[in-house]
Amino acid sequence: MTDARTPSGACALSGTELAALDAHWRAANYLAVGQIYLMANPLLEEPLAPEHIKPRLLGHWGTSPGLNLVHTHLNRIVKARNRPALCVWGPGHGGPAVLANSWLEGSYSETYPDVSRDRAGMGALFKQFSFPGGVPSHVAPETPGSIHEGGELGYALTHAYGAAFDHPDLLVACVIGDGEAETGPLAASWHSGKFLDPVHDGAVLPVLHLNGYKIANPTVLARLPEDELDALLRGYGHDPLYVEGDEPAAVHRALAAALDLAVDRIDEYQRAARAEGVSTRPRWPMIVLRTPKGWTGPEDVDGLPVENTWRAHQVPLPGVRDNPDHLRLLEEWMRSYRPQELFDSEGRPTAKVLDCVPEGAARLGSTPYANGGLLLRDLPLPPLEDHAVRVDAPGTAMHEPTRVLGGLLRDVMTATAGRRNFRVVGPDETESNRLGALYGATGKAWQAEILPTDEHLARDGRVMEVLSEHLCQGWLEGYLLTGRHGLFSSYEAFAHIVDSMVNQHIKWLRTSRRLHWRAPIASLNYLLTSHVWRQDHNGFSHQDPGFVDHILNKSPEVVRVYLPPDANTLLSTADHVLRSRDYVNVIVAGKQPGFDWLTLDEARAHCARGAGVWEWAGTEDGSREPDVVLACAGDVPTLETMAAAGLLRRHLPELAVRVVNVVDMTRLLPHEEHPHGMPDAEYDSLFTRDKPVIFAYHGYPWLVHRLAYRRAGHAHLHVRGYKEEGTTTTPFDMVVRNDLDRYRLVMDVVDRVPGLGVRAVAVRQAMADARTRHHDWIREHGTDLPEVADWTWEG
Ligand SMILES: Cc1ncc(C[n+]2csc(CCOP(=O)(O)OP(=O)(O)O)c2C)c(N)n1
Ligand SMILES: [Mg+2]
Repeated sequence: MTDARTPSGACALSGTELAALDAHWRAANYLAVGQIYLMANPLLEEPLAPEHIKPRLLGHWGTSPGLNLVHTHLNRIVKARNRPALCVWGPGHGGPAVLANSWLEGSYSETYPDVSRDRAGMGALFKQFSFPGGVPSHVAPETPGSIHEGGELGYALTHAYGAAFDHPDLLVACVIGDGEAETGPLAASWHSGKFLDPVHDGAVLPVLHLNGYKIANPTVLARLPEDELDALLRGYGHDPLYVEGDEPAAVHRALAAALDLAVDRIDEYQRAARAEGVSTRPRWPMIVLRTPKGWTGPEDVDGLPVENTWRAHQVPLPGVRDNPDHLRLLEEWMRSYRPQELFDSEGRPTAKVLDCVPEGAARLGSTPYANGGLLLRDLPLPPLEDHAVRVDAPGTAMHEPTRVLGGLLRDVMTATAGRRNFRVVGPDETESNRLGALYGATGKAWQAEILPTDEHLARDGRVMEVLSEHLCQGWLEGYLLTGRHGLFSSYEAFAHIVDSMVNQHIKWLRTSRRLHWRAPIASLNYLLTSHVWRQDHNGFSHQDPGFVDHILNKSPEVVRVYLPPDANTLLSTADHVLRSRDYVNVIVAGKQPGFDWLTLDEARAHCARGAGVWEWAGTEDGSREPDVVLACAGDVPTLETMAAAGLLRRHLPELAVRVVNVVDMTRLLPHEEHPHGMPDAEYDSLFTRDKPVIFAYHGYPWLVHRLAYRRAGHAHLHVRGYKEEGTTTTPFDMVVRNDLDRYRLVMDVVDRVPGLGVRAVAVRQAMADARTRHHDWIREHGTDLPEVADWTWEG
């Protein structure tokens, strides 16, 4: 049955069109089943025998007929409307379906000529699926036309919106599984429509696929009463079109009608906004497709119902190789699609099957939008001299590093006003992260109501703020994967919310880099600036520097972590990451006023090295090896290290102290483990092989040990960092509580330089006393000791 709410007659498919669509759908279904089961005899030219069957049956049948149906009908609409389209396949575990369609339309064979569009190629297509040395069972980077890995569910719709932003001509269809719709990120994603500008952005057409089931359970949305589901989707701002049924011809008609209507409405909303300046937020159409899970597959297996139940999720006939009954059922099932009508004697799809398929780059598997590197243009970055802060002497003047960066980002926004290929995303803190200069060039995207008291909201804004780290991440991923640039600024602690999402993106990049046909895309850049040491308003809940640890577990060829200690090093780092490709870059940098240590030229050289000696800060004279190395990474640890170096200079002037600053954490890794890793000889000359190294690090200290454990001097490496001592307190108390403060660092030096403990007992005592003084002072005055708060580098 078709639902009464789908206007009948909106699309009158002719009998020929209907037959062609159905042929395409049957062909795709046949190919999906073939991929799951067969390693030989692809066209069933002989009766199926056990040796034709793969020894391990893997893959997901249940979702595949629905994906095939949607793909078939998207072909039709793309061809009829001559409009660029991309599809995000949320239930991408239905890899066989998307592969089948790509093979049918020819995209697959053009990308992988060995899998030709004929009998031999069909055999290869079948055998390679989920087979050692073959292709994954899910939609993956290897899949032509894809920007979305069919693995971890939840991100389909946010990716779809990311792809649509600033692509005004693009239609992004997005199939959402009813199981996926239960995830938090997907639930938040419905709100993306409030950020989609009908003038400058493309359209997203969600297709909610209510096949009723997940792996082992019914789905929430499929079991809601109709009016409740309708109210929910309308509440999200959509105008749902319903297509329901299990009789193919009726469903084809209804789906074609619904798609025609949806695209008509999208066209009209865009026309009104673009030609007439209509600024009311459109109630964008969406499609609710209710068809059986595992539709057209075996109805019953071993006496149990399968089609239209959760049992259809993966492989409905598990025993085909050994169970003649299952083998017979499989053959009947495959022959039910009438393959002899769909493929010619050479195994090529017939003209009727291909009738709905568009040409060339219009094909969903060939669209350049899904190979975004092809569309990528370099960012017009301003000269850093325009933004650098003047540094007459290190450690005297102060700047808020991110505010300085904000000026650079504003220039990038201004320079991309025409081409619109740069966005900044964040969960509600662009201004508080001191990046407010951006609003001199663009506003914050917003399509909902705007009140006179609001600031910087704009329908065409390219700063995007939404209180969902999942949406920020997903939008940006979709944006980057379709050929643009961006930056995600976030609280450091809450970046963990997207740990799992960034895992997936890193996997995507790792795999893509090995595919000759995928062009490099812009890197995903994080700016973590409300960091662990300066949560003055917040406290313990906001103190967690572990995102960096998470990132550094991942593929070394993809991940980069930078801790620029001041404004000019932040500028140089940002310039570098915004030019880079195919990486995930994490920059941790302060937004609070901090000392400027390096001139722009020095900053450039230091960042290029990634780690280096600050000669002016130490007391080496070059005549002998240093007695101790003070190393630091991160703005606050750098400050404490510099203060410790100053104390040592004053109290122990005969001590030869070397100060090393690390910007690029991966330099600490062995050269063989990471492309940025230092060769041992370089590491040894920087940190020495046998002198104590007191390393003040921004995050959890064990990370530095992990990175450096193979170095000759590791036994002498003593790392201070965050050890989960957090609360709402003064900035200096945070470092004292975690033993990262200047006084503790001096005590560490006294304790670790051989022979110094006895000679410098008075210095050690003075440092301990200073910590006690600090303890008492802050409890009385609520601020840090004047000697700390007013400290400057004396040189
Ligand atoms: C975040 C996440 N949790 C769990 C899974 C395991 N999983 C794979 S498929 C699936 C069911 C998906 O159901 P639905 O979205 O309705 O897709 P369909 O019915 O079309 O297969 C689940 C739970 C997953 N892939 N991702
Ligand atoms: Mg489902």
